[in-house]
Amino acid sequence: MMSDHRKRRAPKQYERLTHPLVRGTDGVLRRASWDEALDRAAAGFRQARRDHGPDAFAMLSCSRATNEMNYVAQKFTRVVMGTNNVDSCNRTCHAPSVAGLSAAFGSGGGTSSYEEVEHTNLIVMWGSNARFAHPIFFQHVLKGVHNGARMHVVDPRRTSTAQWAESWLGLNVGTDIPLAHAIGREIIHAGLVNQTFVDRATTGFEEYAALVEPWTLSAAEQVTGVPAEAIRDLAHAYATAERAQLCWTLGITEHHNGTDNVRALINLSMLTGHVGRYGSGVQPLRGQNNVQGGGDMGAIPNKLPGFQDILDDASRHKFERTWNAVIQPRYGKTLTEMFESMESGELRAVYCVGENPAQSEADSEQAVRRLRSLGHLVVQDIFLTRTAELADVVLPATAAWAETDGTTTNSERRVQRVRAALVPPGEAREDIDIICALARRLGHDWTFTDAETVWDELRSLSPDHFGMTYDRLEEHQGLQWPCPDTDRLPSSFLHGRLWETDPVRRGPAAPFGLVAHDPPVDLTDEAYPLRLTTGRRLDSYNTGVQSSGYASPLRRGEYIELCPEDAVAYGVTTGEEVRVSSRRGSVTAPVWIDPGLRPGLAFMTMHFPDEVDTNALTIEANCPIAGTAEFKASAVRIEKLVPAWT
Ligand SMILES: Nc1nc2c(c(=O)[nH]1)N[C@H]1C(S)=C(S)[C@@H](COP(=O)(O)OP(=O)(O)OC[C@H]3O[C@@H](n4cnc5c(=O)[nH]c(N)nc54)[C@H](O)[C@@H]3O)O[C@H]1N2
Ligand SMILES: Nc1nc2c(c(=O)[nH]1)N[C@H]1C(S)=C(S)[C@@H](COP(=O)(O)OP(=O)(O)OC[C@H]3O[C@@H](n4cnc5c(=O)[nH]c(N)nc54)[C@H](O)[C@@H]3O)O[C@H]1N2
Ligand SMILES: [Mo]
Repeated sequence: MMSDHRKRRAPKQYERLTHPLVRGTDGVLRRASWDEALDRAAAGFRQARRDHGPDAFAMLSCSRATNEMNYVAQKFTRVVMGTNNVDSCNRTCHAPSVAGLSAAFGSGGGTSSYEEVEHTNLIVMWGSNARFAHPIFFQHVLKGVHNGARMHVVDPRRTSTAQWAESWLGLNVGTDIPLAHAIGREIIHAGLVNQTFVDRATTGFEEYAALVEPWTLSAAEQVTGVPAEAIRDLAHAYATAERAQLCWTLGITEHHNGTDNVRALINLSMLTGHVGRYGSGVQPLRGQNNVQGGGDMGAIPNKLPGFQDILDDASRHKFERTWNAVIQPRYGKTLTEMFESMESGELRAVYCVGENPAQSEADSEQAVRRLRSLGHLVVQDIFLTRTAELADVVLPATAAWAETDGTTTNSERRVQRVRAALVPPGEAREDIDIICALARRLGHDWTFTDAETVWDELRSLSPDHFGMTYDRLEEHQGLQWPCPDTDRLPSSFLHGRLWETDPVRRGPAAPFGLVAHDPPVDLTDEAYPLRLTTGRRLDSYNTGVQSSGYASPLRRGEYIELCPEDAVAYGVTTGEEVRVSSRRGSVTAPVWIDPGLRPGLAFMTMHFPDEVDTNALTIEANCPIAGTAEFKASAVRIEKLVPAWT
């Protein structure tokens, strides 16, 4: 039975791009020379800028590619096209983490190093399935557990990660703020606040205490579905641990109030002083291999490389002098805003490098319609993706992970070298090389002889990276930012300053986030009674472009997962095809029964959009601060399919 389903749903295999393509007058993509393709790509960008101004252009930059590539991509956007409209997949995942951490501590990076979870006493994995999504980090977690650390998991599903934990708090989707506030209240009422830290390094404690006061254990149990004792136990364990690590991922951020969720968790670290010391900290585990680096390199609409704000005159002028260009003193559009301004015609030309938004954006039908409405779409990828199929020009790139030199930066802010080890196929060219060829056609005499030349330009402009020469990265097998000096090693954790007694050295205090519960936008009701949450499995990667091309005995295609009770209630069994519908769209998928789910909760992945387009169901409602969509909470119904022969 199982093997039949696997056969029927064998995932689409993507073809590696080996030569450029352009859309012919007949509307079909055809093979072209590099010169023809680059001329066409550049002409469309030039025309958009001439007819509609620089802000009619936007760049989607690749979080799979190197830091150097991201540096050049944002420089192209700002210098050649004259706009700050550059963004990446960070918007779909951890933009709320960056916003929340910046608001609390003044910098958007995770505060600790991976190895610290090996030397801590308590690890909370909150909305994170690291066993599947961050297996390398999870090895460090398991070492920590082996060394005696207690692990607790907060997730609506009893995930693979939860199976290793001492306790699992199975909360209702979108109720993280009530849970966090109840933990905070319990810590306050039990007299477990780290008062020295709170007095010295934070502001707004009184307001916070008043805000969480209504969230008694029983009030929180009602809303979250987590038993009061389990909430109390976690509060006591976290507050009394000598060292504690609080890690979160998309279960927290992919909500219409993702930044508020992040603030609610950070509050707990401030209340207990579990930040700014070795072994204690807060960690958003980032998504794509270089999404941290992409943001650090300025491939985001509000920051220049090295996290220097566009609105800061001194920073902007420094870049203007080096780049010999004028940088607009205003923020560009986020990825979310870019999509919103496509249909109105405000955005005309998009250069999409290593992203597949036709399948990864929430409400995919709407996203495809918006991409189609563009006057000029250039896609640069290693595969002919669904997004590339919509493009006017398709440019074949080398794969950063094996065919390109450079550096990438992981979630613990560690910059590491990557090297070209394979010969790229056909006529594929390096991303940087292609961007420079376009810049030259648009009147800028750009050549970077190698990745190190790009890196050295970045170092000269970003104090946080200045101390990381290629030689030092080699010698130390990677270094973490901030690394301002070439002769000293950086600290492994951030914000140690908060513990300083001298107020000058301590710097700005961290404000408590005064955030309120706000349930998911897509409400369940009689017509759509199931809460659908979406996420990942170990065996596949994002939209499947890079992971569908090899056979895996682990992979079992797309299913809608239900708990045994719901399967009985709907009269469905594993393997049976059902129609799944939301207020936006509808798909058919086979059922999988997972005892790790709770009644009323369904789960799907985003890995097989060609077979089952999960994002036809999801809602585009997004966080007003960070722009991240509520991928984790849609309302759906399922219907049995009547077999054709009846
Ligand atoms: N194997 C594999 N690894 C990957 C990826 C991949 O596609 N495949 N993708 C990479 C990327 S881009 C990213 S961003 C990361 C993502 O890594 P994760 O965020 O860990 O992955 P997800 O499965 O999307 O979501 C994590 C968990 O959030 C839970 N969740 C859902 N709703 C809620 C809620 O309301 N509250 C709480 N507390 N939890 C909730 C889900 O049940 C799920 O277990 O993984 C990266 N690593
Ligand atoms: N339903 C649902 N949807 C989601 C999510 C969810 O949890 N649920 N999560 C969201 C998240 S966190 C993310 S990050 C997005 C992911 O969204 P995307 O980034 O759009 O999806 P990927 O499949 O990772 O696409 C990466 C692309 O980069 C290309 N690529 C890889 N290496 C290189 C390179 O070196 N150079 C170039 N030029 N191209 C390269 C690949 O071929 C692929 O086409 O999806 C989001 N969508
Ligand atoms: Mo992501």
